[in-house]
Amino acid sequence: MPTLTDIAEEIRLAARALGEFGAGLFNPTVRLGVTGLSGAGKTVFITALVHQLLHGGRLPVFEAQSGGRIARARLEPQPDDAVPRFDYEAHLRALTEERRWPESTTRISELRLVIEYQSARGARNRTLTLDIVDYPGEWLLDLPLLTASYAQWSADTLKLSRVGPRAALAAAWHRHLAALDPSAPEDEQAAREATRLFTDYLKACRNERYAMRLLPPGRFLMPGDLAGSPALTFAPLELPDGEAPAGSLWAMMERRYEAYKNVVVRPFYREHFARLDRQIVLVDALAAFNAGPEAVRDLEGALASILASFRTGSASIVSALFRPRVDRILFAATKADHLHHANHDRLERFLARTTERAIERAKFSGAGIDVVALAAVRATREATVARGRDKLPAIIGTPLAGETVGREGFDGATEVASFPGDLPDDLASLFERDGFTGLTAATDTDFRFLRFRPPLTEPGATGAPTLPHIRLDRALQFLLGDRLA
Ligand SMILES: Nc1nc2c(ncn2[C@@H]2O[C@H](COP(=O)(O)OP(=O)(O)OP(=O)(O)O)[C@@H](O)[C@H]2O)c(=O)[nH]1
Ligand SMILES: [Mg+2]
Repeated sequence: MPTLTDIAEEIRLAARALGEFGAGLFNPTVRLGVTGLSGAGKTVFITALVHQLLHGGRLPVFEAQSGGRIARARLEPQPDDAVPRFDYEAHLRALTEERRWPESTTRISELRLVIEYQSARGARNRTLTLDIVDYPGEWLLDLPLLTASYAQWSADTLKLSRVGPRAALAAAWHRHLAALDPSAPEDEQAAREATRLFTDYLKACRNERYAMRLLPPGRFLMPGDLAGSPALTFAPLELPDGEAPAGSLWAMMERRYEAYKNVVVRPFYREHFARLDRQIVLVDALAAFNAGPEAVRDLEGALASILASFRTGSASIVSALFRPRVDRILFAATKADHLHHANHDRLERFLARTTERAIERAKFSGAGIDVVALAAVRATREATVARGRDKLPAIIGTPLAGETVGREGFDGATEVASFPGDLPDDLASLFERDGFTGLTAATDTDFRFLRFRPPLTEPGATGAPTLPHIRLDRALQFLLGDRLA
């Protein structure tokens, strides 16, 4: 039964949708969502994209720019008063002046860019307003909760925690769980302890060793202002069939789970997600490879779950009015500059395959989907280095200060040639338990885990620093090409 508040909220959202539609007629706007799990490369991607558009960077595949049809791009104040502005200037300064990667960001942020261009046919001058929204991918994994009851979510989460390497990570939490009686009277301390152990388990899954990412509730890992509130103090329970007895621990957890959906998930969905037109999902596939097949399969699960939230046909998630209107989704494997270019196509094929499997799993249809392997900021160059009689393909970059290989430590100022090794030809082996144990190393002293500093930049035609990239132009062409035709 919708309450009066629900109805008022529906009217507000309908009015907003209508207003945005009207404004869009005179002033075409694209809202581009940029997401990806923590560390996937969102901040670097947005900074590089904006910089390339503002300063006419070299983007051969992006037709509007390479064809000289973009007259000018400029930043404007962004329209959502309650959303922090994406701090483009600070991130760019970090990258180009200090040659360090920007700080990790844990909140949503937004930036508006206005592009003046000429249409591909006539000489008519037009403008396209591009609103870029950066939000944590962890939050997106929460959307499936909207259609799951507490009992369902409990059962699914417990089931997942009992298989593979997750089982060991969940041991302490499982022990606590075994001692809990869901039908016992509600108990704040028991709820807090269960939440603490459950959150520890989620964090352990996320750590680099497993790099596992299929982990709702997202705010347990990125709580923001809500840390410690009841809406974030619940955990799955081992439940019998039937209803929660009044006043029980079970009822308490169920109530809080529903509160989480109401105060966290739904507002995000309505205020941000449902208003997006285009979406790029950044994926750190290399981190998953390094962690092994469990992580690779987890990645596939995460992509399926993300796709499910974009399923346009599903009226079950929210009422039709708030269906996402996203019509193009790009999955991008980031940091491709860690691999020699001979491997970029393989990386792309891997992502295409994972995405296909995810599409099947999520029974997805609706939006156009593409994949790309890219580096928003290319930190390495390529070279061929002689090793004895062999000539090996190498990448050259400046490792971050403190990075080490064996006993050798780096000072953050010295360039090295490294031999990143190859992705396997047989992509299926990446998913199999014993099929894949890391990139096939080219030498014993392979430096494939090194992280590099951003590149040394030179001023371009406008005097602004030029940022090298890999296939950023392909991403832009897919995301914006038709809107600038
Ligand atoms: N070599 C290389 N490294 C990159 C690139 N993009 C991102 N990285 C690395 O990945 C790290 C994370 O990138 P961010 O852009 O901060 O990732 P994010 O998704 O915004 O992460 P959070 O803000 O923590 O959610 C950076 O600190 C870099 O070390 C790239 O194009 N090339
Ligand atoms: Mg960020």
